[in-house]
Amino acid sequence: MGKDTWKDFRLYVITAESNHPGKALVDVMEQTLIGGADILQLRNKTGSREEVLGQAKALRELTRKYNVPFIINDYPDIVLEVDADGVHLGQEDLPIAEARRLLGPEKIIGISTHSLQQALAAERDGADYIGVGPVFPTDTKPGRAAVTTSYVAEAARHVTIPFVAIGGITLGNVDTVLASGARRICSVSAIVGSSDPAATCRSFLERIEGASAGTLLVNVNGREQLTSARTIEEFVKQLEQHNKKLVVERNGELVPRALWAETELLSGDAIELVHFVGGG
Ligand code: 3NM
Repeated sequence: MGKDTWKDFRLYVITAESNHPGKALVDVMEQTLIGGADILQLRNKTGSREEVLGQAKALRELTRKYNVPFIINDYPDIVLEVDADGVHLGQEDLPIAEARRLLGPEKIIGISTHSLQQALAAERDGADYIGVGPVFPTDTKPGRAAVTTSYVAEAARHVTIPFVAIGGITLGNVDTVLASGARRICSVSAIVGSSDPAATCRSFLERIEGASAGTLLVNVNGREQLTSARTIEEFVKQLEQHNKKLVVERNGELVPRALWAETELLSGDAIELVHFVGGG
């Protein structure tokens, strides 16, 4: 795997054995890979280190076969032992700097975040990606308040490293999450607990791809509007406003005309279009 190609992931799947009683962990995870999951995390909060190590070895072998990055929740020592691609940390786990010291510069370090402040701190501390969630309440991480899609929209605007929306995401609500600006989705119980994890993954990927190719939801002069434009310039052209004298602000900042073509639009952006008249 090239150094940065893992960043192109769209569908992140995490193990949750209690969601598939009677089905073997490796079989279920293989189904998700067959369905197109493109990053996989081992998360086992209750098993012994011995058990986690055994599962890590099996999933390392599986993910190699499918050429998909393999992340382990906690256990940087097991990451090294099985040569996983990286570690996923919680806010209360070891600090990013300590994980980096243990794992070296090449391993991927991800961290769960529950607010923009935590996201920006993670970015500053050298995380490679962050989780943004739980977007909706979820039994997979009980007792944590939902951050709602408003944090997803904030992350889409302000976070520069890859972020993955997580928590209570199903095929029934994923479109709202995508419309808020997420382009990477993590779903656990809805996938590993489904009767056909491969088919469920395919459906998630169709929705994610549809959103990437399709429409963004922006707020224009105070009104929500869907657009297929990717830049300010395309957007203004679609409105047939480009020949007019126009001032454009994006999220409260003036965008000079020379930068319209390179200024990308994101879902959740607030655009102000102001016409001006006259001039000398
Ligand atoms: N972390 P499901 S939410 C493991 O917000 C995990 O950090 C979260 O599972 C976070 O898709 C979550 O079944 C559970 O809701 C995700």
